[in-house]
Amino acid sequence: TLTPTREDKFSFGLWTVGYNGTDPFGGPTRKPFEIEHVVEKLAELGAYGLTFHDDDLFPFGSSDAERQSYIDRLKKSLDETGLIVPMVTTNTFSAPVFKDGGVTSNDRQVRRYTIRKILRQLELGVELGAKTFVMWGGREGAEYDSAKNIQAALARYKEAVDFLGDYVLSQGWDIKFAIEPKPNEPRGDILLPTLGHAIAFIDSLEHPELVGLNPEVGHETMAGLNFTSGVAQALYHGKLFHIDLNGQRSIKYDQDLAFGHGDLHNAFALVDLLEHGGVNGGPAYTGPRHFDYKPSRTEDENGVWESAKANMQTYLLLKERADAFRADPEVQAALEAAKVFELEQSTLNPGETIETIKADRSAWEDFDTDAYLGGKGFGFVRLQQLATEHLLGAR
Ligand code: 3MF
Ligand code: MG
Ligand code: MG
Ligand code: MG
Repeated sequence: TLTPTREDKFSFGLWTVGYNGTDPFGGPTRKPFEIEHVVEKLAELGAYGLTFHDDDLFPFGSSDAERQSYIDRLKKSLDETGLIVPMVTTNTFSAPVFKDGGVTSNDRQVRRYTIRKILRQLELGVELGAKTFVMWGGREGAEYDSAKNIQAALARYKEAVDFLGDYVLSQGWDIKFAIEPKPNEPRGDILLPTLGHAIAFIDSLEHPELVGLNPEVGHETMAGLNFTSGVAQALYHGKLFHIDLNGQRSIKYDQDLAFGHGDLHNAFALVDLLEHGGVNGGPAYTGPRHFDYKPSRTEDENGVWESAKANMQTYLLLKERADAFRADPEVQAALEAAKVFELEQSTLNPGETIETIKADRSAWEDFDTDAYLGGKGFGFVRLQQLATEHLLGAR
């Protein structure tokens, strides 16, 4: 069960295994791969999907004929291997034209061009059967407060997403949008920096049902937030449309380490959540397990495929560990003792009124708050140690 299969729904961005090692301080350390090679390798390793930005497949500025020849090559490889394209996304951040953003650039002409670029990739995604269209607005932001009217920028963001949503509805396409928050990098501050900001933004849209989230482990971690907790809230709102799995060690530059190579405890809790849903009955996640990582620039080609395997293997290991955790009677008893299940009971009685709660002496007059000094611990540390023992394979 530690060998990935298509049923595990593992997918990789073309830009992940295709990363050539370029960083702000140095050029490539690896030579580029042909698209056929990437598709073959991913299929061979047990992935089911490939995702891509337009510019990952055909270089920015390609003629229509060049673009089509790359698309034809991809389609042929997909046919030969059975790999699918569950998600596509647009690069609205690399080319100089996007230096102040795409859909929120101060330059209106850039904004109109960006919409055209997104439309081309949206149409291609639909043609390839993608069900999710990710929008990561990496350049939508600013370095200086006086340089960007944030409220106008959000209005332009909304204008673009509403326009795209109208198009999808008018065509009857089966594709949804997933916004990917990130707090900073490459911009000093990026719009929609966290899951919470994005959820509030989605509420302001014309077609909120068409738009959800693509949370990334590293991005929430860069904001100092608990990724698993954010994903749980996304699930709670019915907005976990897609996910970017990777590893990040604390608040620093975007590391894009392999999944689990950051906060392993949080990764364990994440897999437990995705696979089992809320502890007792919350929804689980059924979409692609998508890896958005970068094989470190220290690696050669063999290291690239080893790192691709590492992502999937770690996910499957954590799934096995999380299953064992849930099945352990001691864990169940500890959850019970910690009153984890009691949180699922509504606080108010059926038909409760202000009068009935005021009349309930056990809620105030007879309630022994003193008993909480010294007594009535929850045993959360014991529970976490049980999780740790399962994580380490000691149980
Ligand atoms: C950057 C990212 C992006 C997005 C991608 C949308 C280049 O930190 O995470 O990867 O994931 O643009 O899928
Ligand atoms: Mg990222
Ligand atoms: Mg990242
Ligand atoms: Mg990402």
